[in-house]
Amino acid sequence: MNKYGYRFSFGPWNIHEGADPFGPPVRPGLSFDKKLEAYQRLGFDAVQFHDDDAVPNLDDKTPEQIVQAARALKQRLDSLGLVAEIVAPRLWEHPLTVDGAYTSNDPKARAYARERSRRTIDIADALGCNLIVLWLAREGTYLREAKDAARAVDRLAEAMDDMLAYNPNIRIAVEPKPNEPMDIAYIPTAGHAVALGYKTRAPERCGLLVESAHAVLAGLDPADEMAFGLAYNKLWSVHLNDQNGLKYDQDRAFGAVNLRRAFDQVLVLDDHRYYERGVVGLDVKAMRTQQADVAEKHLANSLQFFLWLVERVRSLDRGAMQQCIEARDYEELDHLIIAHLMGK
Ligand code: 3MF
Ligand code: MG
Repeated sequence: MNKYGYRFSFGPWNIHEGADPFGPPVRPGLSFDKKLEAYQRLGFDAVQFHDDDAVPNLDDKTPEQIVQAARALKQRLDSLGLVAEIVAPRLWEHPLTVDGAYTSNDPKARAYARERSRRTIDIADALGCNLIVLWLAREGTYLREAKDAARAVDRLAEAMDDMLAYNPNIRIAVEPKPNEPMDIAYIPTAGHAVALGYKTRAPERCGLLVESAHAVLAGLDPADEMAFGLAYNKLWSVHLNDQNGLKYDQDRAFGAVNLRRAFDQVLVLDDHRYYERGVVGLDVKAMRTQQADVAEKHLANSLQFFLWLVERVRSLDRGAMQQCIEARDYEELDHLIIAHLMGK
């Protein structure tokens, strides 16, 4: 925790080799142990996990072996002063889930996804974490006629019901994304994610994770997506990053592309005391051009940009802002915000 009251997290995948769909890795891989060392050094408090980040090769292990491995990891986290913020089932890499997991047309794939999700919950439990994140990577279609989209929503709710019943302590935060890897994803926005929770047996245990880049890819403003979640008391995590327009998912450092848009996210989070509700997760990647020995700067920079923006938010002249709003002089408000961001 820093002086502004925020806690920060990132996932091991945020220190990566720089491969893209058109080229091989450009940096050597780092072991999970090496990555864990980076958390404290960079000023982070918590780790975001995929289930198999926590317990590698879990499909080859028994449920007991999985829990044992997760318990051992918990001890290492404790000794480093770290906690697990979230655990997410990685349901997009197995040969069975080529055409979806919970919404696959193949009952074997759906059964695998549900079983794997139970193992994810066991891991979270052993790590002392009750927040499960669902990034619904392949729950959608390449071809609209390939699946029944209404049935797919039922199947997602049924899968969540299964998880909620399996462990009465867990909460589920859905991380919406409109496309990539699928052409059309079923739960593309915060509104869809929140609504999905109300279709389950325990809506009070279903919430939302908003990622800045995913909102931009949906043509929406990340601050407003976060605000929607806050209004429903459903914003349980965020993945801050940045994104240059409607392209592939870039995961640029937070605030590096559009500073005003980043400021607006910090404004809504800080004004609604998000620091009392959740951890500030980053989901950022180093540029492919970055050399291995300086490939953590995207994390350090994002954290620093966030805290700089918290300072800008808290030092904003709210009285002057209110006068502009009351006078409906939004040109003046525009000037006030830009001047403040520029330190004028
Ligand atoms: C993809 C993502 C994912 C999720 C992660 C945890 C690889 O666009 O954002 O990161 O955040 O799977 O849910
Ligand atoms: Mg994310």
